[in-house]
Amino acid sequence: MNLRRLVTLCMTFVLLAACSKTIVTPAPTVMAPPTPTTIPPTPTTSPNESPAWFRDAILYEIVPRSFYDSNDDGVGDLPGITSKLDYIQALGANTLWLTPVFSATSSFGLDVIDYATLSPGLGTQDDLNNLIRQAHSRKMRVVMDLPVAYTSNEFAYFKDAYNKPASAYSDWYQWTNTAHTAYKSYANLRALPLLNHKNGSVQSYLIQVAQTWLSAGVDGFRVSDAASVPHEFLKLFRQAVKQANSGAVLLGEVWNNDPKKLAPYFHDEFDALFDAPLYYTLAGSAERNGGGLLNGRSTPADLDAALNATTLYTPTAQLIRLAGAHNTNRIASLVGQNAARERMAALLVLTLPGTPLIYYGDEIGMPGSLGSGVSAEEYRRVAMDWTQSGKGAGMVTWFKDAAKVNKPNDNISVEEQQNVKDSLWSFYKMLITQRRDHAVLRDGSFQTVASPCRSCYAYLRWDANDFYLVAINFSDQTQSVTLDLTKTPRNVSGPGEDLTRGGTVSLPSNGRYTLTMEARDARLLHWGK
Ligand SMILES: [Ca+2]
Ligand SMILES: [Ca+2]
Repeated sequence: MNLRRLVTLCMTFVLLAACSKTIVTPAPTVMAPPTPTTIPPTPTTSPNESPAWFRDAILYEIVPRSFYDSNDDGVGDLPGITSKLDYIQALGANTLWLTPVFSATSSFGLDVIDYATLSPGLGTQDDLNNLIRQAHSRKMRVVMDLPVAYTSNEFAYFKDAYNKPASAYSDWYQWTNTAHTAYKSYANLRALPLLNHKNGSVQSYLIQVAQTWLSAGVDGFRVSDAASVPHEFLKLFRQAVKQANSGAVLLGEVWNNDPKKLAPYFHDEFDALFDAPLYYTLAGSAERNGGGLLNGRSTPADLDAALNATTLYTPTAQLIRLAGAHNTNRIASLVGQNAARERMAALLVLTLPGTPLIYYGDEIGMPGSLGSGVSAEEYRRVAMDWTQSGKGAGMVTWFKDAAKVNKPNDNISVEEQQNVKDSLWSFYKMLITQRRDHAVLRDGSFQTVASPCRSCYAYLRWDANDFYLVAINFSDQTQSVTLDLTKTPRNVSGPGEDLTRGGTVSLPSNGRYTLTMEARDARLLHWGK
């Protein structure tokens, strides 16, 4: 071997040795170039305050695999969502929340394998860019799920670090034995190892993921299971996200019934939190789902307590009001498909102060509750029911028990309800239109109204232009309700619109208004200037 060859070989060896110490990542794939948005970012007025656009947001949560199938392979996809933006716009929602779209192990996708690629079947990066572009051109926003608490145990860095303390990624996870084969995980699920957020590399990686998707035009993120992420990291994460785009929102999922547990997350962490205490009041506890106010099984005083919890939060705290989502039984199932009780839920969610959340399909009363076995959760995420026949264009078929849920000719489909007078869809549409056209329902004052009826709840929304009275009878009996309006800050009398029944109602000048409410009645009355 001549000297030159020996030197070359040695150098190769040295280089290899050096390389093995640098990051030879089983690297996440390269992102497509970012697509500029058509909406300029909205500056925040204070570091804690949510962007102005979010105060007008009506969230529409979509499970992409279950919404609309554009290429007839049985799986809902991103082009499918783009093709149904007209539908969402017709309903009136203006902010899409997409549940996880990244490559993942499970069908729902919180267990991310690669934060840079989309789950096969959902579409390409171009498809996502197009969805964002099309949404923005309609002045709609797109919020994505971004799980930062954990990765999949199939995530490349986890696989590299498992059973290998010398791995460059050892410090990315929270090992509980020296061999690095036991670790802390979310809800003790081996598939969801918790990240070590104290590690600077983990911090900068997650921030980089967020920045990359923001530069692709996404308007913000929902962070699932935020209670499993240290506050220090959430504050850092917020700073980085707001620096990249001050108009981006961060929505936090802290699924806890206790407002005191939620309060800290409003401090420089999230723009808004899902109002779990309100959800539990309406729906009942997770163990006894159905035992809540929507079924007349708790009292309006509980609703007062849930709403008054806001006093524990920062003054700028935004709450996302919901009566159901991807991880709960659907509203229709919760109330035994009682149409009047479904309307109560819609009325509350869309007229209480805060940001309303509509889970896809709830606007047509789709049922869905926890099943059994490995696909238990998927019964809550079945195919959007587009057609009267339950078949045809766009219908998603990947869920094998779909036929049990998407029944034909049951009056639960977009085709049977959209633009049909008196349908649940039209009720949602009416509420959303009121909210869109009258700022008072977005950020007007709120005040409950005293009434002797123990199963009723009534409140006012008012500003200089409008005055709304919401009254709900949660019981199965007719109630005659006398509402004391003498203490309202605005003197309202005379005829107003009865938006739920049609026609007009008239308020007496003495401020005591008697309303006859049928069983399960949910009323919205409006007085203009
Ligand atoms: Ca498809
Ligand atoms: Ca149907």
